[in-house]
Amino acid sequence: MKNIITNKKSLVFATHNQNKVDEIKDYIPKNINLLSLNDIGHKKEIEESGKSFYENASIKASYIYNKYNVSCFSDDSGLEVDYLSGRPGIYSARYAGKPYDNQKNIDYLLNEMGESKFRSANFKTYIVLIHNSHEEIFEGKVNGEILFKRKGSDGFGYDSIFLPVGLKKSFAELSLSEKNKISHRGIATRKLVKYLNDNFN
Ligand code: ITT
Repeated sequence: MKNIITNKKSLVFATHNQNKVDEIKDYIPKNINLLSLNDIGHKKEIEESGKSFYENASIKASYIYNKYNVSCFSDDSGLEVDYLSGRPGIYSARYAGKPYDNQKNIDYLLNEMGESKFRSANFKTYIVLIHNSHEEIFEGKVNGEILFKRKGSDGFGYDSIFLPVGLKKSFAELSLSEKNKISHRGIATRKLVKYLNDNFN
């Protein structure tokens, strides 16, 4: 692990997805030095061999905790579409195959949906934190529906085709803070932050 000099306690977010880091970094308590995998010099992808969001998040967090002996959390998240029996689910990042190609994933999913009017879906996040050999789990979920075509240009992943319940804007038409107020990751992150404020000192 790269030597990062600071008086603050370090906490690693075990992800290579910079969008995820950007979404939550402003919410992490200021007494914590939040580091990404890039910051600690860990380049290798951690294989997500679990059968659920929880298992994958736990695999990623445990791997980094054991390798670097540092407090750490990881997020596994994805989109579950009812018409597709919950797919892409844990395969959201590689739905149209590897390497990860966001636009191909969206095209693949829209093609599978066709003209179906049954378009309900949800995003889920599981965050697993490992701290002092102890595992904590934080969940978040947001319901919505899959649009017939892309709308908006912000965000990442499937944001441009996801219309959250109660709003007329897709996730890709919301600012980061608007998305965080209602999103799966925002909900899970607020639970994580509360835990860190109470226990991480
Ligand atoms: P790490 O495993 O390194 O954290 P990843 O991008 O591979 O990064 P996941 O395995 O959790 O992350 O896959 C989640 C995929 O689900 C992600 O690549 C997006 O395609 C999609 N996704 C998750 N959260 C999303 C969000 O808030 N908006 C849009 N798409 C999202």
